[in-house]
Amino acid sequence: TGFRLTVVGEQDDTTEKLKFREHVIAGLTNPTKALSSVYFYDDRGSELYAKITDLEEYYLTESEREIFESYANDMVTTHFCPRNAKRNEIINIVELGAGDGRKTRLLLKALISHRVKFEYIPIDISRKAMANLFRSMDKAFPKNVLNVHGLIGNYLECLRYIFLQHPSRENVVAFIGSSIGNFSSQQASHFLQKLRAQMKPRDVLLLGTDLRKDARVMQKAYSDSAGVTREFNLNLLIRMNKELGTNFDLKKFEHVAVYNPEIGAMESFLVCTEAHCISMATTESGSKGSTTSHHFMFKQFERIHMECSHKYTPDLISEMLHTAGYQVRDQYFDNRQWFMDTVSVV
Ligand code: AVI
Repeated sequence: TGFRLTVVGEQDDTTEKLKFREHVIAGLTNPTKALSSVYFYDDRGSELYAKITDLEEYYLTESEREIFESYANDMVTTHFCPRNAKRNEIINIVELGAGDGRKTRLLLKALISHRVKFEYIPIDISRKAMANLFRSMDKAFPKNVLNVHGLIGNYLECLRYIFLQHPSRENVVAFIGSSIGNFSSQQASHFLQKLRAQMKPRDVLLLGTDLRKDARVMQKAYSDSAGVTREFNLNLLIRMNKELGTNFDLKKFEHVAVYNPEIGAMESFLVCTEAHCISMATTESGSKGSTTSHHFMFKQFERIHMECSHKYTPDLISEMLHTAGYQVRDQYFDNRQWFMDTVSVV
């Protein structure tokens, strides 16, 4: 009770797989090999990411948790209690990327303690991630306190769906955890603009971004001593072997993460330790008589670019939000000023 789930848009596995295949072929044929980190998040990838957020070296989660711990009440009373909530009408708390809800819980608790009526609407592409979120929310709150409507699908499509369903409700859209950092700055601006175009005047955006800091701190966060981030990156090779019939040998790749000051981002690579050739099956892997038409040559020390995690400054974020048509209302920081949550309105 209180929990429901809707799948938005078409979830066509065959088309998804074809897109993945095309992406991999293009990315590995390119003179500078690159794959997109959007493909990291299969079930195992989401699990490994959850493990990363538990690591002390991965300071992002703890920093943002601290921000919510200190300021969730202030966020609620100053920004999330718009006219509707004061008039006792329900507001939507929409979250892009379900996560495990540990940080969001602090926000929801603050809303409850201020008697704001709301529906919590997490959006995620992974059913497993959503199932885990439901479970953890169910544990964290007493029965019948939370009204949760999970949406499975693409962020912007799900937002369109929800805004159409409740055209008069006011919305708080949370995009936290530095997820926007995995977009290039151009993609980030573009996404913020598209999001704004769907939001109504006075709707609120809560944006969590990681900030620039001593490169050694960032470096440790992206090449942790337990090797979880390494496994997280290598998991994409495993996924390709499983879903696309490639024959990556994980022993021939090493995970490297470096800060690139020119773009202000941590970048991660898989470096090939010896020259070799990778092939990809034409037909479904495992089927008899499959012919191979794609080969990818790897030179020794050649790298596959795997991920960018952009680090911002408060000014860069304000500027980006302003350009995308938002008005910045507040910026919240943790004690070390390593992370920032920005509240802005349309
Ligand atoms: C999901 N995203 C915000 C993480 C990040 O920090 O860029 C993904 C990640 N990559 C390596 N560690 C965590």
